[in-house]
Amino acid sequence: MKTSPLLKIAQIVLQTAMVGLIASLPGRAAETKKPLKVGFAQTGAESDWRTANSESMKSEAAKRGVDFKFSDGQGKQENQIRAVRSFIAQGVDVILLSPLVETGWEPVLREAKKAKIPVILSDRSIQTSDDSLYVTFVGSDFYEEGRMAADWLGKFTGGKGNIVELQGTPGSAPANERRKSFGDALKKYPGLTIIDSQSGNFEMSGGKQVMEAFLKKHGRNFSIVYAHNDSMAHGAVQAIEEAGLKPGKDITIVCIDALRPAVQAVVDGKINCVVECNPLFGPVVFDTAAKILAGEKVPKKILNKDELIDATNAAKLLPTRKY
Ligand code: GYE
Repeated sequence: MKTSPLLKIAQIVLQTAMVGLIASLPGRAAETKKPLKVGFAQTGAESDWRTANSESMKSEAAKRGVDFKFSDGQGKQENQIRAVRSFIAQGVDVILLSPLVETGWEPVLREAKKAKIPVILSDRSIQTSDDSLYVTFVGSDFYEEGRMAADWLGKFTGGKGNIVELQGTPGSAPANERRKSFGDALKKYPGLTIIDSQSGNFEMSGGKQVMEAFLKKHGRNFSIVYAHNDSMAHGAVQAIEEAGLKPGKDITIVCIDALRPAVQAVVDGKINCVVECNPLFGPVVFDTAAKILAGEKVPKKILNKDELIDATNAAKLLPTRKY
């Protein structure tokens, strides 16, 4: 018996609907879909901030069932480059890179581009004339953080005093930008002068060592410390106390990051001001990765909002502090 054309059409419509229904059944898609493969080339574990940031990325990846390849660069750019190359070889879907320094990334990023793997710069930016080498940057506005620190000092000190600066990792985006913006903003306060500036590599031990050297070299000829991160400020606090001085009183301390221990130090009066740099942006990074893979357009820069904490708001903020 011949099927009528109308019946045939009805059959096709029904079959298509059945296929659609089965594909949309809960669990079915998850069964057949491979987990997302993401590689993350982290700088290392130099500071409290870094530990909190790695934790945020790892826990978000686990929450989403991502096949997550985490590489600790141990503070060496060559390790990070090697990690990115291995992510390319493993055919990951997305590469997350937290570049230790700003330069020297073009060759390996060109390899990622050739392999059609999108790259998200997480936390630190790079200098390149070819913006197509990465899709977007997710992190904080380091330039703004340095400006906030300088303006706070301008007000707090009445625009007067000698400053020593503890710089972050040489050549890194946060060290470069926090130094530049702080210097730029200080032009408004001619009575505030940076008398010395050295790198403590964003590490607590580095901050302590440099501070000891500053105290030896300059004696009481300065009254302000500007540290590019919390960890170095904690090291400076130790050095100042060991020298028999009172951090936060004899010497004003301002730093950037604002993790719990630093906010606590503000409450205790040992650090005077911390500018926030939120490390917990794993959810934003993975949301962004998902959008990119879905073909959505994302902004070239996705910035976290950072605030300033000093004696006026530290105690109120501390109990709710997530990092
Ligand atoms: O401020 C510092 C860390 O890149 C924003 O790196 C980050 C910085 C952060 O080691 O503590």
